[in-house]
Amino acid sequence: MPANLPPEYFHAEKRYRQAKSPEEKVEALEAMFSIMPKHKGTDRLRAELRTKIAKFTEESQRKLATSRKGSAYYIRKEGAGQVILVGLPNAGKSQLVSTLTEASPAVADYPFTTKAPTPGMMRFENIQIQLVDIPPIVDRNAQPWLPNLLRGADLLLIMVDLSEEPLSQIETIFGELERLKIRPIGGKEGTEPWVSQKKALIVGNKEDLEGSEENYRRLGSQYSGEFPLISISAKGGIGLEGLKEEIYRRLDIIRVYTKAPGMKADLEEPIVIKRGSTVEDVAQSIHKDFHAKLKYAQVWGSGKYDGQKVKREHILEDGDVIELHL
Ligand SMILES: Nc1nc2c(ncn2[C@@H]2O[C@H](COP(=O)(O)OP(=O)(O)OP(=O)(O)O)[C@@H](O)[C@H]2O)c(=O)[nH]1
Ligand SMILES: [Mg+2]
Repeated sequence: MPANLPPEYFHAEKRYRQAKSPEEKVEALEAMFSIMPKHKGTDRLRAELRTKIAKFTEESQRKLATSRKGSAYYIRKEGAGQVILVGLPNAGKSQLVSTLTEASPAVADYPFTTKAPTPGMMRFENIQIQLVDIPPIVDRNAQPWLPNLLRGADLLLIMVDLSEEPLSQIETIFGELERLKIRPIGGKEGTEPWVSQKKALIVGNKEDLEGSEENYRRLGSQYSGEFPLISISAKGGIGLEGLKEEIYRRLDIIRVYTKAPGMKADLEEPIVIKRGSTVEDVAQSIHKDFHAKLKYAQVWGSGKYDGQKVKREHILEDGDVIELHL
């Protein structure tokens, strides 16, 4: 246990030990995680917390999925990351999922069209990213299961209708999220207990409509310092390549490729892994035995030269090719 943990940490830990439901455990663990300082000495502890958070999030989702109420509403993560679309009625969330994925949720010009979450897979270069369309955030019928779903997300797309006043939309959305104890953040995680911090990207939609330019400018003047911002038309297919790239970037993942000695790497089959991962992490993700047996690796890309011999602690970069030597 590293020294200098603030008293709030121990309060949260006590809540964790006393928690009865998986939801309460997740809440306390997230508080512990956000309080814990970030440095080498806490790496292991933070990794343990992350694993526990994932475990209890899944447990609570499973619990909901098997209860009658939530039956359709547990969305299993697939692909390189789960991205959930959050917005007011009619913002165009379903339209975007329908344009970017094979899924076809109902799109209509009246509010509260979407009643249940609908996932779809979006292709980005050589990987697949999961998008999840959900009912509007103000839908009270969604309240029993929505917080859990959002807590499991890797990224939130906050979707604003640019043909309407944008700032009040964001305020309403952020207010609703806050009520669900979810705090959208643009960059680094702060240290605030009680809330689950989620990386978010603000998407202005319907850029094809009148007034959108001015509304996007207003959005920018208020939020561009804090959040990444992008303007699109989901229906008109404008700005979608840029959106995909931004989603990929914000997921904080990288792609690495493995190769066997003397062979070429298969660039169609990346291993997707968190940014900041090491050679050791990749070995472990392939097979738990590899991790123990790994002697060294050779790297093409982030090494000083091609084929450089590196240690297991070597931090990988997007596009690296590695050869593991056991
Ligand atoms: N002009 C224009 N209309 C759009 C665009 N995207 C969506 N729409 C329209 O906006 C309306 C609402 O779209 P939906 O995708 O159903 O909106 P939603 O956010 O899923 O709405 P809820 O399910 O009620 O939350 C539909 O009539 C769409 O055709 C766009 O980029 N431009
Ligand atoms: Mg919808």
